[in-house]
Amino acid sequence: MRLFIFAVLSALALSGPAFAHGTNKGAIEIIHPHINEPFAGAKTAAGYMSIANEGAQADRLIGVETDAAKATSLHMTEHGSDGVARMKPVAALDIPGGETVVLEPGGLHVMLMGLTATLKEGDMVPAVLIFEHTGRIEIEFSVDPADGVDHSKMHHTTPSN
Ligand SMILES: [Cu+2]
Repeated sequence: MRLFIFAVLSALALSGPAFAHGTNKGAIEIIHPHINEPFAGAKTAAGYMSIANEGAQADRLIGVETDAAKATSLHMTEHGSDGVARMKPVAALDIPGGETVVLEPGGLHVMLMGLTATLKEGDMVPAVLIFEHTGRIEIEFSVDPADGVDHSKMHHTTPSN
């Protein structure tokens, strides 16, 4: 019983908007898709999640749709020899069979460009992930506490920057 209580308390400590949630379709599981609350007035935000492929067949994430932004793109953050982190677009994201691909700060992320609404901690942001084989998977990004990073001020190698 004590162990059970400890587990519940641990879950509570992690709960609120950051509480893990996820979606399954076919062999693909989307774990805790989230956006850290952007700065007030920010035009961009980054979405993170883990994508697990429990099947044998490889799949690819080829697009993301959401009404919360005018456009989305998959980005990879790279650290140059000058120590500056830059992001470059990735056309598609391979999800090998039996593997989990993690989108996290400092690495892969979904870039939401031209936010159409103010995203506040606790909001749920509907989106659709489009996979080559599994097709469309409806998810909701939870808006988690701000992480202190103004993503819109990061360097992008996209033409608009
Ligand atoms: Cu980016």
